[in-house]
Amino acid sequence: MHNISGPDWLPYSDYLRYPEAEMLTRAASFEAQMKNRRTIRDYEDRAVPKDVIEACIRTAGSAPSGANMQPWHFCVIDSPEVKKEIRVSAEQEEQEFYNGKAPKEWLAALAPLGTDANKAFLERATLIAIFAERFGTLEDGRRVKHYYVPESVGIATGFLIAALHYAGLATLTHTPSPMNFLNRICQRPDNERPYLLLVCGYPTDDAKIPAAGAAKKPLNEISSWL
Ligand code: IYR
Repeated sequence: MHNISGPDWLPYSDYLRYPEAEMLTRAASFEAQMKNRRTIRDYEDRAVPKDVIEACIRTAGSAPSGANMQPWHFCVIDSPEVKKEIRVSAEQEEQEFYNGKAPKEWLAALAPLGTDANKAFLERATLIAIFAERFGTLEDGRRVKHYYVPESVGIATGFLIAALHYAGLATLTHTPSPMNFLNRICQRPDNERPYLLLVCGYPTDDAKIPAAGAAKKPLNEISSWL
């Protein structure tokens, strides 16, 4: 039998209501902050403070998720040996991708962004391997169903990218395909699927960004009102 218990309700006393003018100032200031974010591939060989990463991961962990199951795991990789291992495996997959596996149309879409199989950044910055828990496991081994897993992990990842950017770190979302090697290297169990490899660190002084990346669709293309 299922043991179904209803909610304990609490007042939402942490809510902050702002006057409309202040709301607009806040929204505009956050927009300006976030607009400066760019995906960066040139990183300094410098460690990122652990407590900054931890605060940002806590922010990610505050994201909404299906039935509040929080179906995510963030594995932070600082060790040069482990980073090297990840780079070798990722570059192996990427070599295949760029030299034959990828359809022409896909390569054409990536051309303006200048991506290639060289993933030197995997050794220079701090890596956060993000895993999606397909299901949970209780201590006695029983499975707990998770809901809306890709959506939940995607939202948490968005929170993480925003938090790292806000803290003053640059990021790059990397998705070697396939990336099952991350389970082995990060020692994660089989119920977890690698979702994304987030590179984070300090851009070098001469870091370059592709001009094409700045071209964001205008509001009227990405939204509509009824
Ligand atoms: N995973 C490859 C290819 C790649 C694919 C997309 I879609 C991008 O936006 C960027 C890269 C790589 O990391 O190079």
